[in-house]
Amino acid sequence: MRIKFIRTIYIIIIATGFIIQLSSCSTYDIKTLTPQEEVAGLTKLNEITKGDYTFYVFKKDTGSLKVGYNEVYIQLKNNTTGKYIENANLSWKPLMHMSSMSHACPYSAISKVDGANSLYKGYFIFIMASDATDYWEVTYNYTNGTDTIAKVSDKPTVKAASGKIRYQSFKGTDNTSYFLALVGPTVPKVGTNDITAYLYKKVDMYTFIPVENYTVEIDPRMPDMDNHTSPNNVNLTYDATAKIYKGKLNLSMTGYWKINLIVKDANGTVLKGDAITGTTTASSIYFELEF
Ligand SMILES: [Cu+2]
Repeated sequence: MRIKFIRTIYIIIIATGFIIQLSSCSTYDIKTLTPQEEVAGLTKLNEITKGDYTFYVFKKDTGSLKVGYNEVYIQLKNNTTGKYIENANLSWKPLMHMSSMSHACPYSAISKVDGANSLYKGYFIFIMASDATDYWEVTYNYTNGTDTIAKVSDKPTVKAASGKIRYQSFKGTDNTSYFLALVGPTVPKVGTNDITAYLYKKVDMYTFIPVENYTVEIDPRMPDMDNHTSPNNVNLTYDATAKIYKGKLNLSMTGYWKINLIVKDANGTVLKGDAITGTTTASSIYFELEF
């Protein structure tokens, strides 16, 4: 009798716990993130107000914008209603003003972040650092059809890349200027990593376009350990849906890795880079990872 009573109480406690968990779970699922919650973990770079609108500019990691790949996020608020615009048609344009000339850099369009209400994202691949006389200007544009509703600009600091190399610019054997930026892995792990990169070419000072159907061959090596490599790597090829180069990078142990690169065009012609063979221990273009 007593055992049965205890067992009943026990079942009630378990069941209650289960129901509470179930209800809190479903509450969480239908909860809409506030604009403030959507930018949690991002670093605010600037907020620029013009007329009724404020543009909020964020980046993914801490610190300044830098030469190479930068993931940038935008929110746009209507200051009259206090509401964030959820279906804005946004565009941007980077331009570097230098003493004797000006030029742009590779950059993406702006798109809504998946599942977000107020947050938009895109990227810049800055090709030069700013300084006292040469500066970047980014213009942000909110349009409706052909009408400009709000247009603002800022002059962000762009620092030289520091630390491990994740960006390469080079002149190809076809005499074209290329810009290759590592996107991931951001946190490498032992074993197979997804490796992703953007590859752009310069058409003129103001026009940089992504190149498709090239190959970025990878040969990861540990220079501090007899330059050994790792098995089962997959070269990067263009994913037309995601519009990015994707491959598989096998980092068989922790430490310093040099990811030697060879970029080939759609015909398989080498544009830049060297095979690791004989006395050649590194390619002229590479990325670095250490973990
Ligand atoms: Cu410049």
